[in-house]
Formats: sequence, structure tokens, C-alpha cells
Amino acid sequence: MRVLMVHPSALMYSEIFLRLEPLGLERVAGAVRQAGHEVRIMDLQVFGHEDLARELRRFDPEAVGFGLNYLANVPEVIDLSRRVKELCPSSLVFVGGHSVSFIAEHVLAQADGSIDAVVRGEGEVAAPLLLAAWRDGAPEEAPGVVTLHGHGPAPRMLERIDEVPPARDLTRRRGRYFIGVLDPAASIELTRGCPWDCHFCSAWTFYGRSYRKASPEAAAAEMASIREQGVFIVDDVAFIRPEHGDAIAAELERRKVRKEYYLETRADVLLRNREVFERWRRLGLNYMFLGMEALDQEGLELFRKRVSPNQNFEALEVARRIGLTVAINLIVSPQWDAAQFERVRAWATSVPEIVNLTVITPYPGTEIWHTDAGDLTTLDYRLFDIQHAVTPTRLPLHEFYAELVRTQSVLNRKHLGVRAVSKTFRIIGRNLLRGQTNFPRMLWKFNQVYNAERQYGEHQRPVRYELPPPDLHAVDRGNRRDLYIHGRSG
Ligand code: B12
Ligand code: SF4
Repeated sequence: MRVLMVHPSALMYSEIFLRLEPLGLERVAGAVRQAGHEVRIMDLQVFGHEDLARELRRFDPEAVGFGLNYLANVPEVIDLSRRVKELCPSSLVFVGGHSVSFIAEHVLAQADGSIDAVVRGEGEVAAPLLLAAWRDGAPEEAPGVVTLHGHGPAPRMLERIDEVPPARDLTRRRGRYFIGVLDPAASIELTRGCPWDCHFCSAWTFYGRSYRKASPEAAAAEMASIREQGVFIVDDVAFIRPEHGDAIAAELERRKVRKEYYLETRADVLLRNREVFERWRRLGLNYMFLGMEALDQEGLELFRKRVSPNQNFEALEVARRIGLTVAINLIVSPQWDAAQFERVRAWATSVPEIVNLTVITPYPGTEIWHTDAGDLTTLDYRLFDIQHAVTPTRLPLHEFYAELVRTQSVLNRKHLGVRAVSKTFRIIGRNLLRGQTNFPRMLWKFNQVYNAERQYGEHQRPVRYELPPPDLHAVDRGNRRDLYIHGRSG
């Protein structure tokens, strides 16, 4: 079959800092191609809707698969699926990815027949089986598949995550992918899943707290095949198993692969496995994202982060000593008042690290969707992007955004201070010489995007598509497996 795989547009608030290749979609595309289909990818982070319409006319696909990792993209994907049905009425339209896995039936109903099937869970096994089942006239018999007429058996996981390499050769305009100063940057996955269970996060519920590793040989071979010099390691928590990180490092050393890396990890993992991070530093690890989430014990306990503030601060020290540039995430509560924002500004300006803020958001797949979503102020998908407040704010909403934006711009200015600016201009100069303009463009875009009036105004837009209302109940040992996509109980 001719199959077109589509990634929706980037969300404005993340596009400032990064735009990454659609790795999940590339993996599914790789599996579909291995099954003998002719596959193309169109990434709307770097192409427009009119490009998609042109591609639909030219390629005339028999199946179109949309990636829906993000709730905020649901309205766009439903509208696009209607457009596909107008232009290619006989094609199969299917959707898969992280967020849609938790609300499959609801999205199918909202799309009103323009989405034929939702694939829940990992797509590598399910998508080729769906295409075969569609040809046989019984799509709902494929594992993980849900249609308006029923659903198939439980979703199946890949046994080895390195079984199907991502089809990177199918993404066009790869020079548009970047993360901060790593411009251009590719992405890679060395492990999949997370064994922790933070109450605001859905990474663990999606994979049922499982954790799989790519073989060190396959991981190094994939790394060596990447053309870009910058690489973002997408793992939720890098180097949980130090022997695995070491084995990949050994393979990279043997192959003399040297790149510049950006990864994400936890404070306790960095403290426990410091040597492996040092070894990767020598291989080109420069940037690290650390989900600190809260500065105090109370906040960390509330999020069930299972680290202490001391571990967080110690990890920062270790990262500084290793010579890593660290970006920290802190979670903002809508209950913060002006004094709390001021405390965070004071702390954030006293440390050299980049500080990023996200707003606590109950969304389907998280534990707090069931326990703390009783007072949602909106069900507009577009506001569920962890940059908007979807529960009541202590400050009037426009003042909350004013504080949030003031804090974000203080943090941004910090990195455009005198010393930082000279370093930044050196990097911009180096990138411009190579024709890469993503990073300077994002610097100038900051004020346009982070704007309190605008964020407040986004709550006033007419709403066409809403999330399902939350199913409120206590979550405990007895029923938490019901939240899982893979490995659900019953
Ligand atoms: C890397 C990553 C990113 C990258 C995205 C790169 C890209 N262009 O796709 C960046 C850094 C840009 C990013 C940004 C954001 N992210 Co993010 N991100 C992740 C992360 C850590 C890994 C995703 C990944 O690449 N995994 C590896 C690949 C192989 O897996 P995958 O993409 O899930 O794909 C598999 C399946 O989902 C499925 N699948 C995927 N697509 C398709 C398509 C079809 C047709 C089918 C059949 C199957 C299928 O099959 C794939 C293979 O098994 C996840 C956490 C997680 N563990 O999933 C969070 C996660 C997806 N992100 C999240 C969030 C909140 C965000 C932001 C909104 C944060 C912010 N405010 O900036 C932004 C918004 C992004 C946007 N739309 O612009 C949340 C999702 C919340 C939600 N329900 O909407 C997650 C789950 C993190 C979390 N802890 O809760 N993110
Ligand atoms: S926040 Fe990080 S450590 Fe916690 S469950 Fe999610 S991925 Fe795992």
C-alpha cells in the first residue's frame, strides 16, 4: 500500500527552544516499510498544510497515519483527517501516539467517521498488522486497534526496541531540527520506558512501568549512521543502568564516533552513576535536562518524585563539576501567589543553570487526571500543553500569566546577559557559517511567544473540540495498573 505518515504542527511554546525530528513516527514508518509498503513522511513542524494537500494529490496514499503524541494537537489532527477524507475518500485514516492512546474512543467519536482507527500503544507491531487487517476488512481485529465498531486484543510491545530502526531517510528538511544551540540536531532512543511513577507524568503509565534497552552494538551503529553532529537522546531518564551507558560508550569509542549530546535524567541517577556521565562528557555530552520539579521537600513528595531537595542540589553541583550545561525544570502550581513567583525568580537568578517552567496539568494517562482534575476550568485540548493553567489559579488568571511571563523573561534575560551574550553570539556566528539559523531565530521570537495577554487570550477562543470529562476516583495499589496502556490489568 502507499502509506503517508504525518506529524502535526509544532506547538508554539516549545518551538522557541527546540524542534525535533518525529522519532516515533519514523520508527512506525520503518516498521511499515519493512512490511513491504511504500511509505512517505510529512512533518508539519517544517511543512505547511498546503504542502500536505499537494502531497495527498500527488502521492494519492491508500493509508494516512497521523502521530498524536500531544493533546494540544488533537483539534488539528481531527480537522486534517476530514481534509484527507475529502481529497482521498477511499484511504484508511489512522492515528497513533502517546496521548491519543489514553482517549481513543473519545477522539474517534469526535472525528465522526473521518478517523477509521486509533492505534493504542507502540506502533511498530500494530501499524503493519492494522494495514493487513484493513485489507481483509476487519481492522478492529489487530492488537491495540480501536475503531468505531470495536477493539482488537491488547496492544503488543516490541521485544527488542532496536528491532526496527527509524526511517530517518524519509524526513525531509532535516536542517530544521534543532535543540537550543545544537543546530541541526537528530534524535535517538537508547532505552524505552520509566520505572518511576511520578503522579503528574504519563510516561510510566504508557509503558506499564517497563524498561527496555537497545543493544549497545545496535545503539552505536545507529548513532554512527546519524549525519547530524548534534544528537538529542530522547530517553525519559538516561543511564538508569550504568553498565548499559558504559557499553554504548565503549562501542562509540571503538567506532570513534564523536558528537555533541543533549540528554535528560534524574538527580538521583546522576549522583548514583556519575562515572558514566563523566565518560559521556568525554564523548561529547554537553547539555543535560534535569527534572528537578520543586525546590522543597513538600513539593517533591506531592509529585512523588522520590528524590530529596538535597539530592537535587547535590546533582547540580556534580553536573557543574563535570562541566555540563544544565537546564532545570520546575513545576508551577496554579496556586502560586506573587511571593512564590518572586522566591523562584530569586533562586533561579542565583544559579547559573537555565531554568524552565511548566504548569502542573492533569491530563489523561496521569494519576492526577483521576485524583486532582475535579475542578478543571477548561477542557479545551489546545490549553493542555503544560504552559497554560487548566485548574483554578489563586491569582486572577491574567495576573497569574503576568507573573509566569515575568519569571520566564527574567530567566531568559539571564541567559542573554553580558557574558552569555558574547558566548551566544559566537555560537550564532558558528551556526550561521554553516547555514543554520534556527537558534538565532528562536532568540528573537521569545517576546512574541511569551506574552501574558496572549496566553490569557487563548482561554477566550471559541472551543470546537474538548477532552472527555475526567473519570474521578482514588488510585491505589489495587487499581493503578488500570491506567496502563501496555500491561493493563484485567
Ligand atoms: C522527545 C519528547 C519530546 C520532543 C518531541 C519530538 C517530536 N517532534 O516528536 C520535544 C522535546 C519536542 C517534546 C516537546 C513537548 N513534550 Co514531549 N516528550 C518527549 C518524550 C520524552 C519522548 C518521545 C519520544 O520520542 N519517544 C520515543 C518514540 C519512539 O516514542 P513515541 O514518540 O511515543 O512513539 C511511539 C508511540 O507513541 C507510537 N506512535 C507515535 N506516533 C505514532 C503515529 C502512528 C500513526 C502510530 C500508529 C503510532 C505512533 O509508536 C511509536 C513507536 O513505538 C515523551 C515521553 C515519553 N516517554 O513518551 C514526552 C511527552 C510525549 N511530551 C510531553 C509534553 C507535555 C511535551 C510538551 C507539551 C512540553 C512543552 N510544553 O514544551 C512539548 C510539546 C511538543 C510539541 N508538539 O511541539 C508529554 C505528553 C503530554 C500530553 N499528553 O500531551 C510526554 C508524555 C512527557 C510526560 N512526561 O508526560 N517532547
Ligand atoms: S517524570 Fe521522569 S522520572 Fe517521573 S515518571 Fe515521568 S519520566 Fe519517570
